[in-house]
Amino acid sequence: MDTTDLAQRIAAGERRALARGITLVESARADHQAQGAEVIAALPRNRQALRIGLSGTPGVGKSTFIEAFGMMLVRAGLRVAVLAVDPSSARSGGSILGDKTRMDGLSREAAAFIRPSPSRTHLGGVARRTREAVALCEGAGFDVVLIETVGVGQSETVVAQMADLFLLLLAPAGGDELQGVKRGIMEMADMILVNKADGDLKPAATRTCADYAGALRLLRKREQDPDGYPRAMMVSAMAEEGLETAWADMQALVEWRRANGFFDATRAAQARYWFEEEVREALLAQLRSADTRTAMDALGSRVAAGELTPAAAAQALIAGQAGQ
Ligand SMILES: Nc1nc2c(ncn2[C@@H]2O[C@H](COP(=O)(O)OP(=O)(O)OP(=O)(O)O)[C@@H](O)[C@H]2O)c(=O)[nH]1
Ligand SMILES: [Mg+2]
Repeated sequence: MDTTDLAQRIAAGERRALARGITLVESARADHQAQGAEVIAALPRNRQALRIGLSGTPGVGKSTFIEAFGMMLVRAGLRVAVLAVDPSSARSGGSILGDKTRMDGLSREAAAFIRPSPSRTHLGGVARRTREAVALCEGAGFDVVLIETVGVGQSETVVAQMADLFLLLLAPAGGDELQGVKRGIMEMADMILVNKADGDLKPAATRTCADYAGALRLLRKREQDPDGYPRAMMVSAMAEEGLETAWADMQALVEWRRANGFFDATRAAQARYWFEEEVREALLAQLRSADTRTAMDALGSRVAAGELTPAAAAQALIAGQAGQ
């Protein structure tokens, strides 16, 4: 495996090389992961894509949106990569098949790259692999990297923490209820896009959009937002309406953040966050090691027998770890 050669081919924009690189970072094998890290290290560092996170519940229209939005970007001369984060095995075979047909145009574009999510893995592993896949796409010279996630809980945070922009896609609601969107998710959103604003659904979309615009105004003002953001707007991925406006608003937001230092500051804070996450993960992995389990069992028995307090035993275990 010549990692320098692979890195050069990725940097030259070869999609098959990029797919190969992502397969390396996604592999469960330590040697593959090490090779993947070597490839990333050998990529040009001066390339930066706009990273856009996109979240929404199943059926809201994420795939349809990515197809239409992605095609619009490609027509504008941009190179677009699509990655997916799917921590659960929630996605059925049917959805994957659905994706193939819903992203049919984009998947045939030379300027686009679509990578479906690897399945059945825990979130920690997914986060690292997705970050590395993003790095590979940036090194391959993509202008925009779309990171999609099904809104099923923690995965939104993972995506928001690696994106420059975080979009929440919603469907028109029946009544005036906010669709059970958790406050924490709302707080992460830079833009809420109410999809399916077409045909019979248009009036409901208009109401839903107004509800969310109101809800966004009630949130605490974030320093990384200019006036008018975060904002809610209507789109129709199917009718390809509102996409140009959404893109213009995204670009305006990014330009403002760049001009005011928030773009780089956010990336720096994200890098720090992921470093700390990696430390936490590594320490937890150490706790699961056989030696530590043995020590924990022994100390646990002494705690159970009343010979040691829980706190003293924990101190003893951690001191022992540190000494190793
Ligand atoms: N009317 C209307 N229907 C849409 C629109 N966008 C998507 N749909 C329909 O909504 C359904 C779900 O669309 P998808 O794009 O597969 O949704 P998704 O969010 O990717 O779903 P999962 O992959 O299962 O999470 C499909 O039947 C689409 O045709 C839209 O703008 N308007
Ligand atoms: Mg989909």
